[in-house]
Formats: sequence, C-alpha cells, structure tokens
Amino acid sequence: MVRPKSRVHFMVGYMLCRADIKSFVDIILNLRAQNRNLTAFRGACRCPYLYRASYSIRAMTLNEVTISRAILEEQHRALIDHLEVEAAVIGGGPSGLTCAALLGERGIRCALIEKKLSIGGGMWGGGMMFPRIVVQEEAKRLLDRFEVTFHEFEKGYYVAKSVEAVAKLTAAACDAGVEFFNLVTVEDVMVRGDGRVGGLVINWTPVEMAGLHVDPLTIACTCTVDATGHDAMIARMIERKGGNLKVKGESFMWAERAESRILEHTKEVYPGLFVTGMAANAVAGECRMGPIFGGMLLSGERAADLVAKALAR
Ligand code: 48F
Repeated sequence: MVRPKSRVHFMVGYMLCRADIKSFVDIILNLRAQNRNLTAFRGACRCPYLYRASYSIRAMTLNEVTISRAILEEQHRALIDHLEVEAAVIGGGPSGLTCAALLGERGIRCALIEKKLSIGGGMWGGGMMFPRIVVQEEAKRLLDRFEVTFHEFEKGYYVAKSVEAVAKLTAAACDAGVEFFNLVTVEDVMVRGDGRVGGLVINWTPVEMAGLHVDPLTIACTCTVDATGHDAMIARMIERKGGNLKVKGESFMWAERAESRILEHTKEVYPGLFVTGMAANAVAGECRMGPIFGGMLLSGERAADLVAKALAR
C-alpha cells in the first residue's frame, strides 16, 4: 500500500475512515471532479475496504466482445460499401495519397489499397533513413495545400519532415472520405469483353506472404490508378497477361530529368488504368529521382485530374 504523502493526506484518510459510506462516496466523487490524485488518498486511508471501494468507483465497464463486434461490423460494412467504386488507387505512397486525397475532395468515391501495414510508401524514410524530404519550387503549393510545414534550405529547395508529410497527406485523404484498405494486396486485375481494367483481384497480404492457397475476392472500379512505385506492379500484371502494355522499367538516377518529365508520363496507359508517381516513370523507362518528392505530389495531382476527367467530374 502506498504510504501517505503528507500529514494532510493522512488526516483526510483518517476522517474518511470515520465517515458514513454516503459521505465517503460524495467525497470521492468530489475529489474526482476536482481531478485530485486518488492514489495519495487511498494510501492515506489505509483501510483495505475503502481502498477497494475507491478503486471500483474508478473502474470502467468494458466488454471485449462489443469491441470485437464494433471492429468487425464497421470494417465489414466498409468493404461491402467499396466493392464497387469510381476510383481505386493502389499504393499509399506520396503519389497515391495525393491522388486519393484530391479525388476524395472532388466527391469521387475512392478506395486506397495498400499491401503493407503502414501507409506512406517510400516517404517515411526520407533520404537514406534521414527523415527529411526535399520539394522544389513547382510543388511548394502542394505542401501549402496539405499544410505540411517546410522551410527554404536554398533558393528553390524546400525541406519538410517526412513523417509530417505522410501524416498530413493521409489525414487529408481521410478527411476527404477516402476509405483505406491496408494489409491488402492487389494480385491481379479484371479485364472483360470491353478490354478495360474494370476491377481488382485482392487478397490479404499475409495470405500472399505465407504462400497459402486461398482464393481472392474482387472489387469493381471504373478507374484504376497504379501508384505502386518503382515496380509498377499493376502495369506489369497487364503486360504479363498479354495486354498491350510495355513496362520499360526505370532508368538511372537523374533527378532533374526524372522530375521534369514525370507529368508527361502520368497518364492512362491502358484503358481504365492510370499511372502515377514512380510507376509512371517505370512504365516510360524514365529516370529515378531519389528523395526529392515534388514530382510525386504533382504526379498524384495530375492523375487525380485525369481520373476526374474520365469520370466526367
Ligand atoms: O514506393 P511508393 O512510395 O511510390 P510513389 O508514390 O513514391 C515513390 C517515392 O516513395 C520514392 C521516390 C521519390 O522520389 O522515388 O521512392 O511512386 O509507394 C508505393 C506503395 O505501393 C504499395 C507499396 O507497399 C507502397 O506502399 N504496393 C506495391 N504493390 C502493391 C501495393 C500491390 N500489389 N497492392 C497494394 N499495394
């Protein structure tokens, strides 16, 4: 038992031991209301019964099964509600997050599917695990738009914290009504008679990791955005299955060239499939750029414009 911290505490405990139970409860509620430290009080009263009584008043009523039901019912509903969406963004890196947030802001029904546990892709790590990103003049307005704090390092070079950038982009997408499905891998696409990418074949990432033979589920989407980064996974699936799409693969590091050209590579590369971010440069055989992220944000914005146009929104 905790020792009385002061004479005053001891006296309060002594008085309470003599009080009737009603005034005892009143005093406790009063102390709680005043946000006093009940631990000191319990130590002071040195009475096991009163100690237990004061403790039980603090206890909450929680039901584990209700917690489980809340999670299952809510996420089950979210998944069913998003079995048919206008736009599906695959990959929660900077380009995918920007694209999804801006689609959501336009009122477009959008799901973001991310195979990893965490959203953010390659942005968390900044440059070689130094969690800072650099953004050039042309994309500074997007840092402002998403309220990411930054400062000018040298003329035209703005530095921001990568963790803040991920958090603010993610929050913007959440605020815009985008539904996130993390730990879900897109393992194939659906292409039917019209020759368009009309849906995604999804499965739990742990199923893929464990190599389990578990059949997937499918969601339908009018527009698909490949934001899967350097590997351009969705575009490669189409190429692998014989679709008329060539993924050239990314070229050498050349930041200026890669950042200058990414917008022209951000486009619909196959009916219903748009590419953004490093996936856009990988499909085009374009250079990579390292930890400068303006091109990712601008490319995400361009992809959102193109998808909105395709949806006539
Ligand atoms: O790699 P990533 O951050 O792509 P990005 O938006 O940004 C690239 C930069 O991070 C950086 C750079 C900047 O200059 O060069 O590398 O183009 O995010 C891609 C996300 O897609 C997820 C993957 O886990 C990552 O978070 N992803 C990849 N394949 C799949 C997937 C898949 N099949 N299903 C779901 N998510």
